Amino acid sequence: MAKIDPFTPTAADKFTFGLWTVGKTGSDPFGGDVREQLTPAQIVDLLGKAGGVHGVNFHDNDLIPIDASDTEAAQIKKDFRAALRRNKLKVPMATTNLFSDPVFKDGAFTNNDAEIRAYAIQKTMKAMTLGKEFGASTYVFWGGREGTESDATKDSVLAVKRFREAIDFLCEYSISEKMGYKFAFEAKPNEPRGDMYFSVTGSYLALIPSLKHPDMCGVNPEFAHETMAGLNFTHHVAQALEMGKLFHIDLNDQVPGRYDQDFRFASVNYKANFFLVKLLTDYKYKGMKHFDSHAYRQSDYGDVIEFAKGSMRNFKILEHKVAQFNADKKIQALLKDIDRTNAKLSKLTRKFTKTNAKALLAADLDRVKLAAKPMPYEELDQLVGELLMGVR
Ligand code: DIG
Ligand code: MN
Ligand code: MN
Repeated sequence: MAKIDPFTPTAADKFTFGLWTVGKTGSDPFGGDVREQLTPAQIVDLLGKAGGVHGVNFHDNDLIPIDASDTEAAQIKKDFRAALRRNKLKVPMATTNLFSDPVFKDGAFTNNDAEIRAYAIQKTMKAMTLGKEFGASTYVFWGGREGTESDATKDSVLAVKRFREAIDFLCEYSISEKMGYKFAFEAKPNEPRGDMYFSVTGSYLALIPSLKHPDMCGVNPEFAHETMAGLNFTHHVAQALEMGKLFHIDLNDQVPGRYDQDFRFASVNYKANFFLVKLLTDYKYKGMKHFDSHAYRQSDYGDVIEFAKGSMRNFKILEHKVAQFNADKKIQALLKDIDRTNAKLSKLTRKFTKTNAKALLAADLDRVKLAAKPMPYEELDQLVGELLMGVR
């Protein structure tokens, strides 16, 4: 009996890829295509070959070129639908390309030109309908061009107001058309703009309560985006989770402080990716796990399939490491030791009352004694390292 590989993905893992990820032709700012342009149907077949993929996502123009005729669009959709069927793939998420066409060279929803802002909203409405045609339930907004190179060119307060106005309108549109979308906002600090508005996930978490329909709005954090700014991505995801706003997540990898590399998941920062998978596992994240990443420029499509397989496999390997961590007696003993509870004091600080305040002020808390408590963090982190390096 062949040994079952425990890291083989299945549709139940909810791994998804964008058409633009495995379909990327390997171009970069310093070189053109190195792989032929596949059709959406061919990209879906390629994902079928990788095996275990749950779904595929698209920007409107990944599927339907911006200048396609109605006849061409109909044929593309027909072929795409057939490919989805034969590969048993779903379309959980859709989004709008508001960053490639020259019209968006200075932004979309935050553009200085009211006509371009209106066109961006109109284009998004049509893209939302297209996504609905294929069953998408999450709608992502990545403000690729919302930002500046010179702050002389835009009023940054007005930018926030204009973004909010567009989202409030589009929430109403989704409601009025009974689309049932959940909106997920994706932050990025820079690239392609010198500085992008809403630069980190927390920026959107701060905006959401000010929207007309905060209930249908959440975030779509991307590992590379906080990481490229030298921040701890897992902390941003934790805050989104804690607020019930982690509606979607973009997984990839990235060398901190570099341009957005969109590397294969867990191909660089094993430890950072481990703690992300631990957070998602421990807090039972049930959403899609979307790999917004692409293969190296040197890869052919055979290697692109390996990229897709490796992305999913790495996630499942890290899930296995999380299970090992949670079952490791020594690690768990140390975690128990450093988690210092005091029921009496916690009762006081959990809810303010005059009595509690009086009791807290009177409490005998000796800072010297408190500071002397041991914190075996080197021992704990070494154990995690040894677990990840496969010697524990
Ligand atoms: C970049 O990380 C952005 C675009 O790829 C897309 O709009 C969004 C959805 O994953 N991420
Ligand atoms: Mn990215
Ligand atoms: Mn992304």
